[in-house]
Amino acid sequence: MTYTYILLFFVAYASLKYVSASYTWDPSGYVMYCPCMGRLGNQMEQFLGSLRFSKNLNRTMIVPPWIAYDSRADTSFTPYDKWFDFDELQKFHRVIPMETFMNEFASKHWPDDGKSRVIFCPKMAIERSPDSKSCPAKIGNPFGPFWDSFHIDFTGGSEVYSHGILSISSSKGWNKEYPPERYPVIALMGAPGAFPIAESDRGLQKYVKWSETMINLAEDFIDKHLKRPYIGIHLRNGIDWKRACSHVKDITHHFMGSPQCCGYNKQHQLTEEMCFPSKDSIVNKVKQIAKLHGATHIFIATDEDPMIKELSETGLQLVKYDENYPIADLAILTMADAFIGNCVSTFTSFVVRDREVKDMPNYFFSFDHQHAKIIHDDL
Ligand SMILES: Nc1nc2c(ncn2[C@@H]2O[C@H](COP(=O)(O)OP(=O)(O)OP(=O)(O)O)[C@@H](O)[C@H]2O)c(=O)[nH]1
Ligand SMILES: *[C@@H]1O[C@H](CO)[C@@H](O)[C@H](O)[C@H]1NC(C)=O
Repeated sequence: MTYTYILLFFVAYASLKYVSASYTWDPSGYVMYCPCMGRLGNQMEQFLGSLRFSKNLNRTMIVPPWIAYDSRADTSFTPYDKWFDFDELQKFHRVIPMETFMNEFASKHWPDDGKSRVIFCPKMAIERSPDSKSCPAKIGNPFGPFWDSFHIDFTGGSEVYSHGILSISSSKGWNKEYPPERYPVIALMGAPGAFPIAESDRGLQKYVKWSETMINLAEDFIDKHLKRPYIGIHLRNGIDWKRACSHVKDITHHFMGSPQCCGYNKQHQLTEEMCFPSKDSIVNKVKQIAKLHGATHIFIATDEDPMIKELSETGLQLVKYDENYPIADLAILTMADAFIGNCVSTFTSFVVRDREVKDMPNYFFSFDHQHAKIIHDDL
């Protein structure tokens, strides 16, 4: 009996020690940034590019929380590991949660001493600032609230960077110009990841795994309300989306998540219908894919209209998550036997990437890879 207790005590003590010892100061430096652009889908789209950037610079990535805006326009911050498994990221590159970095290292290695806390600012942003001289890193929401939530002021001033942020070749330039001994932390106003995500970074999605909590939440829901095989669908149809889609005809390059359908070389033409599919085409696609997969249950995720009336005509069981909880929708969509999403939405593209790396089937409304209009037949 006593032995067991002593043993338990030792195990607990050893693992405690291990946890605190797992973060030692990295002399190669750090990359810190605010995921200040867009909502969840956008932030996730840029996350993997930021991870790649940090690895190219051989600096530990300080992983920021996710930023959410609720209907009352309140801003909230969710640590990465509440939704995802932090340790999985370590398999690709050195990472540390922003909360841990600030608690354990900031006061000693990145103090508020009037010179250490430098904000790295793109030239364009400086030009937009009120005095055209200083970096507007904390002006507006989420910029101010984000850095304030970590009590960070850039008292070391700002550094305008001139060279490209995203190419591998530029990474050497960064550390040469900003050696980690003098600039242990490269703190950036926005995410150093491409938008939309670069094709070569899509595979990094495999390091983004759901946390235990999210797996349990999603699996409980699936057990209770769905029956496999089930189809997950994402209906992006709020008024903001309708407005965004009306610009499709003016877009010459990629439009948000559009490469997932149109290809990175724009093999397929983007249409307004792909961005905002008609109700008829949605109902038909759901029927077609449900039949193909022998599904009787449909899981519906949406920002606005679940189309219950229209979809009940399919005779399939329609299931929705009972509250507006985007991350739960995402988790349940990634676990579906088949998924139908929106070509342009980055909320969809998170699900698509997650399933791509697991080789699970993805489909899109108003788009068919086989029958899509090919822009360059000769390619
Ligand atoms: N609960 C829930 N919310 C959704 C769904 N689709 C969109 N939303 C909300 O709308 C936001 C859409 O913004 P993003 O996540 O950045 O993705 P996006 O579809 O590319 O849209 P934009 O940011 O407007 O370009 C999400 O973050 C959610 O807050 C959904 O299926 N379920
Ligand atoms: C990268 O950083 C790690 C951790 O600081 C260090 O051990 C390693 O030598 C660095 N690699 C290169 C190529 O500089």
